[in-house]
Amino acid sequence: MSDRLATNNLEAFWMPFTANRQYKKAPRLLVSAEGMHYTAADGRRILDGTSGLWCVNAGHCRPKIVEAVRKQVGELDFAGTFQLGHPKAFECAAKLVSIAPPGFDHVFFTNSGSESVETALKIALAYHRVKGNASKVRLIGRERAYHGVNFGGTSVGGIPSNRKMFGTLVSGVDHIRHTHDLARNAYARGEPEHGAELADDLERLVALHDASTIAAVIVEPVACSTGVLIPPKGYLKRLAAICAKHDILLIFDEVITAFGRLGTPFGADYYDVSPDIITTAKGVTNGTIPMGAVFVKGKVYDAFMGGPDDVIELFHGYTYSGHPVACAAAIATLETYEEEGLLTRAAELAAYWEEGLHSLKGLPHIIDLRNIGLIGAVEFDPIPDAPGRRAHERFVEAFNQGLLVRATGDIIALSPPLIIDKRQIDQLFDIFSRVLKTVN
Ligand code: PXG
Repeated sequence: MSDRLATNNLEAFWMPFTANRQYKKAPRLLVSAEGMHYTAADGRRILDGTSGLWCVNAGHCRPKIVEAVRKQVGELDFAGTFQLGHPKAFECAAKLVSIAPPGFDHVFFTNSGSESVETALKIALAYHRVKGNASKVRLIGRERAYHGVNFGGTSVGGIPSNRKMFGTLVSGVDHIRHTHDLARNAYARGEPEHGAELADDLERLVALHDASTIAAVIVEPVACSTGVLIPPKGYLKRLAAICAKHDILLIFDEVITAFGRLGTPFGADYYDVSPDIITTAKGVTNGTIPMGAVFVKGKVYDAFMGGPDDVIELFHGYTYSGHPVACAAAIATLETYEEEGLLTRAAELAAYWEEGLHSLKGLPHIIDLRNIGLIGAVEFDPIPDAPGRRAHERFVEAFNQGLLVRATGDIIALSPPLIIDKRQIDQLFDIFSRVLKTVN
């Protein structure tokens, strides 16, 4: 398709999470990708500072994954998994549990992070019911959280603009406070020092609602979409202890933190906290084919397995749960991660990455820099009455200068593919500091 044709036909696509009219006046089009780079429609190479949307952890168009998808789609394009199966789904699940944190020995397949979250919330509710605790029905999220866009995830989510247009959402949901505290933690390197006590906010909700009514708490180990809020030292352990005390299931939403982003296979490994359920998506197939995977502990799975064997244990699932092509992509992705040591590579690069990020300190309008694993965030002081504009302008200018970053509110998030090398880290921060000096 010629550039002219492409740019003249933008109207039909109602783009997600996009200012459609603004975008369509000045579109940014990506036409191909390889390794660390995209190629834009005008032929420029763009360094991918965001792993697509936090998903392309092994870099773009990796031959092994591409080949596995090609082969699978020609061999078994589709087979359902309701009262039926195909070998790749079982192989994929077994491979996934082999890299999961201890105790996570079962996987439920979905097609996205949003579906993984819905699945986890429904499993949590059903779990308490099958255990005979049918009064445990409340779901607790956290302010500023992002858990996708379906009704359950929107309800436990805590980003006001994602919620306010959509009515009263799911009932029986409450939220603990977020952990962002620039007054005490600005320019923290790695985990911030202050704020473990914010986990005790869960005790406030237990006192209000009573533990006998609470099914689960869901948190992102690092809240990335909202602008990279890194948990204070000790916070997640304290939250897990409160959950255990009150028989509340702890769900880690690891749609971003799973598959090596922090330098360990999962965020649960990094923080040495053992939740009950882990939601994933994105990196499970390196972004190649849509897929999500919900990991559950034996204790959760086994609770469903007590009735007669000919009764369906969980009335839940998607047409494409365990889709053969997605499974083939996931297996090839996991092999690529293993062969190249990518699930722990961020740990080797984290110190270098941290130095690069914090070298931006002092550039115009920056009020915070924070990092963990191969994640970085730059927070700007907002333009009065124009929230988000400061970061958006820098995102556009970065794209023009050959770097893809992600803007959310007045924060720019950085999360390159885990194959990035030191020279490319230098290049990324060189371009970005130039951008920050160019835009006023
Ligand atoms: N949970 C978490 C923690 C996420 O980060 C979802 C659920 C939903 O996943 P799906 O696959 O349904 O989109 C996400 C998605 C950003 C950005 O700019 C982040 C996400 C999606 C798009 C953009 O930070 N996270």
